[in-house]
Order: sequence, then C-alpha cells, then structure tokens
Amino acid sequence: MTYENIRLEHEGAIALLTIDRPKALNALNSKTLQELEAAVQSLGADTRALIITGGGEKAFVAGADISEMASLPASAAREFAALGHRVFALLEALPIPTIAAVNGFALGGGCELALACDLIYASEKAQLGLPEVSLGVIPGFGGTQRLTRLVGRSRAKELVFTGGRVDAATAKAIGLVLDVVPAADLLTHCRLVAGKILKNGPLAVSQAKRVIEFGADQDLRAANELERQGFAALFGSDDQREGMKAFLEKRPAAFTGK
Ligand code: DAK
Repeated sequence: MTYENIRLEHEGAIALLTIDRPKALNALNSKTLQELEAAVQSLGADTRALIITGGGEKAFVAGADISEMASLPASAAREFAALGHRVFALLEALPIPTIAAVNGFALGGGCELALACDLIYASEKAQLGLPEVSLGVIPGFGGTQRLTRLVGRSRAKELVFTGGRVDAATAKAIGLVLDVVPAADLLTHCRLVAGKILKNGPLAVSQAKRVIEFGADQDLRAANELERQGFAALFGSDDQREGMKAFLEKRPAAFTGK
C-alpha cells in the first residue's frame, strides 16, 4: 500500500513508521491518522517491534493539524476525535512493543502519540508539551490521562495548565521520556532496544505488555490476578518449553512465537 503522509519500512522484524509531512511539522490531519491506522493494521505476525518517528529535521509531530481542526463542525470534530482515539488505542493493544523516537517537537497530539507508545526515547533536540489550553481546548487524544499515569498528577497538571514545553532533559527528569540521546543516534538507540526485546520470547513480551497495560488501571489484587493468568497462559507454549530448555542446555533460545 502506498501512503501520502507516512512511510512504513520493514527492517527484518522491526517496522519503522515515519510520520512524514515535514512542511506542517508532521501535524496529524485526518488523512495522516487514517494512514497511521491502516499502517498499524497492516502489520503482520513477522513484525515484532514498531518504532514511530517524525520525518524532517524539526519535529516528531507538532500536534493535531490546527488548520484542519479550526474549521471543523461539531459532527466532524467528533469523528476526528473518534479516529484519533481508535488509532491510539490500536497502538496500545498491539501485541508487540511500540517505541516512540521523539526527534523534535512532540506537542499536543504528537505528545499524545508518544504517550500511546510503550517506550519513549528522545533526541537532545526534542521538546514536548501539551499546549492545547493555549488554543482554548484540552488534549483530546488521551493526553490528560496517559500523561497523568506516567508522570503523576502534579506534573501533568503543571504541563497541561501552563501549556508549556519541556526540553528533553526535563522530560527525562520528570519521567516523560526514558532516555535522551544525540539526534544522530536516536534511531540506532531505538533499534538497539528493539533488538534486545527481539531476543526474548515473543509470546512472553506480548503477555507482559498486556498485563502491564491492563493491570495499571486496576487495584493491586486484580492486577496481580491478571499477571497470574498471563503467567499461567504461557506454560505449555513452545516458547516456554524452548526458553527453559535452552537455559538448562546453556545455549541461546530459538523462539518461534508459538
Ligand atoms: N497544525 C498545523 N500546522 C502546523 C502545526 C499544527 N499543529 N504546527 C506547525 N504547523 C505548520 C505551521 O503552520 C507552519 O506552516 P507554514 O506557515 O509554513 O505553512 C509550519 O508547520 C512550520 O511551523 P512554524 O513556522 O511555526 O515553525 P517554528 O519552528 O517557528 O515553530 C512550533 C515550531 C512547533 C513551536 C510551532 O509550529 C507551533 O507552535 N506549532 C503548533 C503547536 C501546537 O499548538 N500543537 C498542538 C496542536 S493542538 C481533540 C483531539 C485532539 C486535540 C485536541 C482536541 N478532540 C478530539 C477534542 C489535539 C490538539 C492539538 O494537538
């Protein structure tokens, strides 16, 4: 499939998805969100990690497309919101790890896109924020909720109320991004992390993502029950047998994802 506003490249088991509208700093209009949805849905079982980044030199994604949103009637705004939520939920539900490579501005919907990924790494040039209140709205793609869960209420309120941006070092200090690396090394770093994950049992990684993701919204007892079920579900899989056999035979495991 060919896309206009994104690029999807496959590097073995890693898919690299680039939001590629550099003239508009990769802002998310409806078409871009639709393409993002189609691209994520197109990923097959041979893809075991997804890296998302922004095209051009300046931005990861500078937000939802303000020029499109400005004139949206209420009914279209509802559709736009539904589309955004669908795409971001799709990313969270993907059975593979997703990594945001934040290479520049990640504002509004762009910050929310990063927040919907499992791991966020940033280049030294990155600036992150949720400036929606400066436009008279609030984050609409789950940003208020995902940011709060990640950095805590107080920092989330500070960022959302002020509409300010934080640089990469501050983003790391408040736990919004995991690590900051030089711009030229950002994708290499993300590929390296993906590579480490790929060495592990795919079913186990997928199950770990599921229980962390769903458990985070439950009380500890319910969340531990989720973990117990996820743990038990892996027993009897080829991957569990192979992983443990390989350890006992002192050799690397050859996982098949079955
Ligand atoms: N939308 C559309 N175009 C954008 C854009 C955006 N978010 N951000 C940048 N651009 C365009 C600029 O208009 C400019 O286009 P031309 O004038 O060249 O045609 C081009 O990208 C280059 O931008 P600048 O010339 O402004 O570049 P600078 O380096 O000077 O500044 C900047 C970079 C990132 C600081 C600045 O562009 C900026 O402040 N951009 C807007 C950032 C922003 O406010 N982002 C949040 C957008 S609001 C909801 C769902 C979702 C949302 C809300 C509600 N519901 C469902 C209810 C989400 C809202 C948002 O994301």
